[in-house]
Amino acid sequence: MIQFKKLFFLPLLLSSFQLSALNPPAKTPTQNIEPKDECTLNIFGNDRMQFVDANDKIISKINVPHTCETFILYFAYKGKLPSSVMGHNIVITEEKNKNTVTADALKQGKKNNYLPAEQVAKDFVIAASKQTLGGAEEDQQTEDITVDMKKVDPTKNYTFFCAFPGHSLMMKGSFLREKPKSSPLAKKVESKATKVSTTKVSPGLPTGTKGN
Ligand SMILES: [Cu+2]
Repeated sequence: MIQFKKLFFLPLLLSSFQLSALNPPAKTPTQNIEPKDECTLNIFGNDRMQFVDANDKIISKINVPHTCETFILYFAYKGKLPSSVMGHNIVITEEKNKNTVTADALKQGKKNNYLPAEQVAKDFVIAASKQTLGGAEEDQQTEDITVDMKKVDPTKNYTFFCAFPGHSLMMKGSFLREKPKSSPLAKKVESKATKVSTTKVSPGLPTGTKGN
């Protein structure tokens, strides 16, 4: 009887195993989530060597509002190719340092995820992936990259790119911290304030007298 029971449960066990194999736990939890706020961005690397958004539109610039203290890139692989063939990562540097960083990433090779060495990163990198993502089962497929915006000077030119060999020519764009949009408004307020102070001068006081 015990034997029979075991046999009876075996197909059930098998089918639940098969089901879980067909529907593996979601590896890309951030993929379909709308950005929480203006200080985040969903960005994907695809099989065609592109950075795209959720609608497959190419992302060629990232403008971060000046109010963001940190900016989070929810990065995910959108495709099937393995990281060894079409791996993607994200590195953010000043534009002028891009070549130095890509050269070092290439030198670091596959075993270091085609990412720059620690010292090079310390000197030149604002923020970077810790992994190279891929689309194969064994690959890491998502990563959150947090950018400390204090490191980003609004007057300088930055770039984001993929440091996988040969990818930085196509997978790149500008990264900038927006300047506060206050200048025209500040001028208006200023001129208004001047007017107000002019009209507020007490008529009784002689010009130039302000009291003590
Ligand atoms: Cu890439």
